[in-house]
Amino acid sequence: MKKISIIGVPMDLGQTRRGVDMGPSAMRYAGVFERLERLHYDIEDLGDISIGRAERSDDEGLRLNLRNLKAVAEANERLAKAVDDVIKRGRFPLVLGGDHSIAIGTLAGVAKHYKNLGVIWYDAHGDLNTAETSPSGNIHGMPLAASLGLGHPALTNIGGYSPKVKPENIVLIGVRALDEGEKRLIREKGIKIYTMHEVDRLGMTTVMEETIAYLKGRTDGVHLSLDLDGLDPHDAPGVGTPVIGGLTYQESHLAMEMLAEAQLITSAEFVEVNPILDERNKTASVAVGLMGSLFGEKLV
Ligand code: B3U
Ligand code: MN
Ligand code: MN
Repeated sequence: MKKISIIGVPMDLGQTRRGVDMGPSAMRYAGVFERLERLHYDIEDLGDISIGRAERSDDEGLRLNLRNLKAVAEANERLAKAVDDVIKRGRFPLVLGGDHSIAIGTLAGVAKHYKNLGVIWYDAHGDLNTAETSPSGNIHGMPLAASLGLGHPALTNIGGYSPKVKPENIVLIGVRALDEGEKRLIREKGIKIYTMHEVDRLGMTTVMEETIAYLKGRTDGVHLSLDLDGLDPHDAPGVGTPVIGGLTYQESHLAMEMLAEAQLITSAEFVEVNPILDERNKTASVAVGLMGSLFGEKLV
């Protein structure tokens, strides 16, 4: 039986909209624990990782185009350690965000346990910026680059090693907003990507069949990093940077169900739920529903 450990990460320093730090609470309130318990998992909630303060004196971070660098890096070190401990205890880490900068710490805790970790990045964005290419200086737009070993050492060396993941072991799904530097990186590294164009053209069934076949052959574990803004804002309005034309609720459930069937995923995180921007906790409820599907919930 799968043993699941929930880790909350109330991080909002990787971007500038307040409220995403309440994401873990919102998903707990939406019943994540009960939902997975009903599926007969051995489940524990480890509570939240502590997040430091945004220091006005973090001029260094701002000067580097890396907002709140110090506090983001420190929290990610703590998260990496917590995730590492969970895996060492033979359990499945389920990380609840918080903005997407926390993927740096999650992956730092996960990747050391695998020779060839695969990553599914379910997101409207590529999160492949570095300080040099970022239009915003927001670290939540950088975690995938950092995990590839690109960017400031304070981010790439979380957990004391780098890189965490190889470009050929990554699959991006749902992307529809990329900065120029990110496009260049995707081309240069040959990163596998299903933008909304491919999803519309092929359908989610084919996208997931191809993704699963691709990763099954080349990886020994797969991390799912699911940004709720990958979904269309109609279905997930409570996110900081909504982008129209996204993945539907139905497509997203299908994707999770196919991952459950394939028994591919070995760790997961659900990020960018912002209850302040949400409509009656809809986005947190959608996130928890997707977790249900990912962990094998059936309609009948
Ligand atoms: N690519 C832009 C916008 C962005 C990235 N991730 C989110 N928004 N959620 C950036 O700031 O790097
Ligand atoms: Mn993201
Ligand atoms: Mn995003």
